[in-house]
Amino acid sequence: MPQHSSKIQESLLFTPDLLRCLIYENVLSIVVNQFLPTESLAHIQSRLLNAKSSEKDYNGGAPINRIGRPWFTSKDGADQEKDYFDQSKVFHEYMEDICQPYQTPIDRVIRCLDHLWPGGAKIGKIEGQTMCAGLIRDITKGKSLPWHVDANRFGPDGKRGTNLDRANAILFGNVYIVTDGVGGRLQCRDQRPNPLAYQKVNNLGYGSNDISMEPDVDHLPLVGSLVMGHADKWHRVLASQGRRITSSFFVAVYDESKPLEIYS
Ligand SMILES: O=C(O)CCC(=O)C(=O)O
Ligand SMILES: [Fe+2]
Repeated sequence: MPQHSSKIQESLLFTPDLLRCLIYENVLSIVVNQFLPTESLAHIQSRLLNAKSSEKDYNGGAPINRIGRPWFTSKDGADQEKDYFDQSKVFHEYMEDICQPYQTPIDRVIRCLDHLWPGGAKIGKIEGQTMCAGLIRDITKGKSLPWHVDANRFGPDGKRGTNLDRANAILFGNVYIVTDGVGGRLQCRDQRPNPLAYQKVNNLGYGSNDISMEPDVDHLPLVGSLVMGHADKWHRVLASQGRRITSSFFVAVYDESKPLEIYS
């Protein structure tokens, strides 16, 4: 699968056209190379390589260590949800502390999107409470993620009854902070499984290892780059040959006059 395909739009500049091209589905994924400024990269890399993950091997099965909490882990009940919102402030402060004197990857994402989108961009809120944004995912050597979707009624982000339900698109975004330069490829398929189809093939609980599914695009994640795609289309991560640390987020898109809502 070629890295440069007509289904990927790659740029050194994050422009309104690049974002629209993804949102309106003229391409399957977009890449902004050298998105993080080089002067901050080495600092953020070394701080995150030494940071302690808040959870080891999430018990939902996916082999990821994390700093921060993803929204989908709060679907189990009110206590979980309270914990998620309590931790969002702690997480944002922790990341500011880790990255200072530089801005955090997610602050850079929000600042860029705010300029690019007519309605601006902000961290999402649910009933007045600020969500967590810029989750740190740490995939260790040899680990991979099977074909999955993030936003789907039967996918991990399937918590219903919030403003996110009204989004017209949910995008995923990953800023690559540590990669091995050869493995941990991100692959996407131009297909949106409907919830029942997803439930049927989700044989691992966090995705499917169906070998008949072929990728439409393939990304070699390079440090400092940003890759975005549609969270309800199939994607997977091939085995990493070393540590692989990302700052990952979702973007709920309503219409052009409304702010993009960023959350993890
Ligand atoms: O890190 C990546 O390239 C994608 C990760 C992903 O899809 C996920 O954690 O849901
Ligand atoms: Fe994903």
